[in-house]
Amino acid sequence: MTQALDEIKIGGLGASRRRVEDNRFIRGKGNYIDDITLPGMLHMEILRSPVAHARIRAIDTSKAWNIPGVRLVLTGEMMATRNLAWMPTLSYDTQAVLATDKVRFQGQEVACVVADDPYVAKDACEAIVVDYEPLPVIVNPEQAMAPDAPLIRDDKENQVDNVAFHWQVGDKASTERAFAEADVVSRISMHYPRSHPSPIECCGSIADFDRATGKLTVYMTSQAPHIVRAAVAMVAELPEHMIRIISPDIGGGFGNKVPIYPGYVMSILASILTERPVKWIEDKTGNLISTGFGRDVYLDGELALRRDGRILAVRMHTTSDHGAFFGDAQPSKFKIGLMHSAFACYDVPHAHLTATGVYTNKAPGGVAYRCSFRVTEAMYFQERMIQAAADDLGMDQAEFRRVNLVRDEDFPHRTAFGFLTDSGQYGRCLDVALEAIGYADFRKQQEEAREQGRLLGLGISTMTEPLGAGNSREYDILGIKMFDSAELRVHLTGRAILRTGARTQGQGHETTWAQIVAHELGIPADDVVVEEGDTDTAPFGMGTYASRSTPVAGAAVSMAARKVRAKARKLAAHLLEVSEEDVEWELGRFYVRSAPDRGATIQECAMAAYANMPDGLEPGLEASAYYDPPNLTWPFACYVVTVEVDPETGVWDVLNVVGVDDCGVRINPMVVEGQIMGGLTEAYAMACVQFITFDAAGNCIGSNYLDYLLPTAWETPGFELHEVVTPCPHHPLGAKGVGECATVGGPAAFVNAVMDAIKPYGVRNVDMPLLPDRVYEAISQRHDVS
Ligand code: MCN
Ligand code: CUM
Repeated sequence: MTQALDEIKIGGLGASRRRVEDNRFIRGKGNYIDDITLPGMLHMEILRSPVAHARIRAIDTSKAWNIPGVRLVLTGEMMATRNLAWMPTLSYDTQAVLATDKVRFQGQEVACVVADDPYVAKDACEAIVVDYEPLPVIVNPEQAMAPDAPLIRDDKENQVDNVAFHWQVGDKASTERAFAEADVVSRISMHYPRSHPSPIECCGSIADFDRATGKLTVYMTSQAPHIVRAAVAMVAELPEHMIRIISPDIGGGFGNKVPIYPGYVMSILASILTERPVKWIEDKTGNLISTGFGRDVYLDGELALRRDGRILAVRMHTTSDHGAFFGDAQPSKFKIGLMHSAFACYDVPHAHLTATGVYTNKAPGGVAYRCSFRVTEAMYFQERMIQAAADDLGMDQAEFRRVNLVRDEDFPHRTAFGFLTDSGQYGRCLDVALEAIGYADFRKQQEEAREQGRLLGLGISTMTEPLGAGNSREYDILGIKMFDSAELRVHLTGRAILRTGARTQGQGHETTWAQIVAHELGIPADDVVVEEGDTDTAPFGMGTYASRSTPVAGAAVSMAARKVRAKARKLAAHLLEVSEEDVEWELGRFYVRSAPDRGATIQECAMAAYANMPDGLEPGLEASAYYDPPNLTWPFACYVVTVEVDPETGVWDVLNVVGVDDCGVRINPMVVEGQIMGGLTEAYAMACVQFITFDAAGNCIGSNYLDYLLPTAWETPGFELHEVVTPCPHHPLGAKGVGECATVGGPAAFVNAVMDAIKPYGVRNVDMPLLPDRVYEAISQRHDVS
């Protein structure tokens, strides 16, 4: 008999293979934008507005032009003559590339200088004199919607107020009826504060326009190079084959590198004008004050409840602060992203969501920072509402969830907002988590501690989230449908190169995609090199965000490998001199059904594809696949946190954190655990310190790492992780996305734990981050703190 390959040994599905990319990263051998130097390259620096709202009376660039080494100074006026002063955003709004009429947020791009070296360019920026006429500043939705508010977007025809959109989803009438019949209505209002993804590497680009060939090559920090190419093709009216976007190694994205930033556009124009490569590298402050941020959403939430604990209906109204331009990178149809995925894991019959988006004098963005298109806010709101509702009913937190969670036998399940969830073992995940944290024991300890004046708390967060847009019927960006792609080329020695339309920024695709090929073909993962991010070589895809890579591009990898296998079968039949029907497959090898010892390995088939193909069979062994998923994938997670709050200071310490994730079949369990630990760290960061605020004049407080706080390894607690596996019914490998789950579901667990600890004080809500002074104020004054 034959000896089947050991899939784990070849680094296939389920192997905790070490990340191959780390080989170069930990040696400092990554190739990031700033590592790239092109012959004759110039350097660009951006002059940003120091004020949040002002009319530009005049810009004097004469001194800057006179500094030796300066090659070009660009202002909005000069961009306007080329029709490039404004660009479209991914949410069908417009955004200034360089300000012409007004500046609308602190840090907005006002001018740029291109010079022989970056220091000269920086000095020259400082020599530019801008005459600003200050205007009243708006820093929150309340001010934005006040009747006498100054109009921020006076550049837009027909814009009479500061509202960017109104949107709604769900069934208003049936929801109202359910509320009328409720025994109890639970209400809570809160704010999910603005935060910043703060990747280690800031944004940057090198544009290289070659006048001789007419080809534009742009190296840039992009999570979605093909979308950028499409946008550049539309704006610059260049055909795609004359545009090459290369996204080299990315030092963390977290959604920060999805939007198209003015800096990219200016470097392109500067290269066209100077006929030299032009590099722009954003500095930390530039990144912190101007780049795509996350969140900044207010909620008024209501749950209609029956006395026995059943949820009858949910009503949500969100008000989101989008800054000066509505630049959310999200599917076109959904104005407030997938906020309506809230309550998808609960069996809620009726739901209605209304959303208002406003303009303020703050940087644009909204869907950065591991958010799955605002699912982060949706799940935070959901789990805070669930905790408040259980308290209002006097019910145990775990029991209230158990009563309302969708049961295993109810799948497929249509949510009240219209999504179709298809699989999961929600109750089981909850059980595993409660067991791991020692739920019953902790509740006893909590009681005893309270009697001694100590405040212990336990917070639960249970959630399913929609990951993996498309399908193409419902999801598009700028009209381009959301599917993804893979192309696999097996060389004659049996080694292979795989390319996809996704773009890893730290998630480990180079490691995990090779494992999918190993699983499908039995080619050892070490023999498969993975390449992403170059639009001239990669097949067209929509990039990496919203944890869509495994659900969509990963599925395409499977499908491409299966096509290769189908062709290899023909080659095997030829080599074994039998008909194709008589050939069987086992990992890495075809064999003759009636004589299993007679076989041909995948490597032998590969050689035959180039050296010994049968008559009439096309040479070569490669395939590509475009994958349009039938549904989103719906991973589930249960996070449980215990804390102790010091009533004298408001300081809280984390005692334990348990995470149970069900992301279906895990391609690489170690990579998955890494994603979850990173996500829980970010959740902890959001809950305890991380937020961006603005003063009344619109100054960004948080423009450096002394003011914008991130927990280090020292402050971050340990995490105990468990898994449940419910395969995705429609993904070729049964995998679901996971990249954002813990960032999405984690914050509510931390906040619920602190709120549970201080429940005896009658406080209903403290907004994140739960800084000690906020917690202290809440317990000493016995009121909510926002
Ligand atoms: N994986 C797996 N088995 C599964 C699911 C995923 O082995 N069942 C692996 C995948 O093969 C991949 C990783 O886990 O290597 C994440 O996969 P997936 O859930 O498909 O998410 P994406 O690859 O699409 O990553 C995007 C997601 C997003 S949107 C943000 S934001 C984020 C995140 O990933 N940014 C990150 N994680 C990050 N991690 C790092 N280090 N850096 C970032 O910028
Ligand atoms: Cu919304 S951050 Mo990720 O989806 O790139």
